[in-house]
Amino acid sequence: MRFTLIQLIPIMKWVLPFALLLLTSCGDDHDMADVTVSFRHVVEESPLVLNLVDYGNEVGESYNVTRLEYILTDIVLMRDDGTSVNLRDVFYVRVPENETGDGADETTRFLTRRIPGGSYSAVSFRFGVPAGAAFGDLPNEVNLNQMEWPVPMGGGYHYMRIEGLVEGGAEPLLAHLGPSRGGDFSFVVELPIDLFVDGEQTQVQITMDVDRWWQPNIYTFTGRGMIMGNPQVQALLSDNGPGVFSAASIP
Ligand SMILES: [Cu+2]
Repeated sequence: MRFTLIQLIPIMKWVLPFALLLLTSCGDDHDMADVTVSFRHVVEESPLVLNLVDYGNEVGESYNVTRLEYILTDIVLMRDDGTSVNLRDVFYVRVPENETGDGADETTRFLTRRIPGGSYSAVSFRFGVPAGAAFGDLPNEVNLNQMEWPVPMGGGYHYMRIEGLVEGGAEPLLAHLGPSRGGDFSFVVELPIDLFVDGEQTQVQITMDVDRWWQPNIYTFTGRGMIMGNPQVQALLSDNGPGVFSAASIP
């Protein structure tokens, strides 16, 4: 049986509205875009420079930073209505030797493809690894594996290592955060942003101000030594942690 064009018209009258509805309901697809998340590290607004620059804390001790690395988990974009879009389950950040602050290194940026269009009001993540995670729970990658937290100290993963030298080398700075004695010192950070995804590739920039790890709860360096077995100090740094981060969307 064959339809003539005239015979098809009544059918089209019914079919067309549904076809249009289908097209428009896919509108989000056209607004989808790749979102880059980049990490920058500063000390009081200036890009962190490893090794070469001495910084001061609130009580006038000087320190430099020779190593800064950390793990974030459950990185999501949040909408006003409370729904969220997953960006990355785990990301390992390490400040490269030649940090320029633009987050161009593979350990300071990642790309998530096809984020649904619309507006997002916050980026959220857990600093560190969820409580109870054992070593091996994260993907088997060199960068993550070298973050192992010793089993006698609770097991799992370091959340972060900040290392450096205090007072020009008088003693080491060893701020290692992790599940000290099996405790949970990870924390969730929710940072307001003003991000509109509408088909154009866009970027969310997360900034860590290293200096803020040492305040408002004052963390002094002299005589501190290794803190991995000290839950009180872990709690102090964990308390300061949310104030360390900020975020902005960049076109
Ligand atoms: Cu350690």
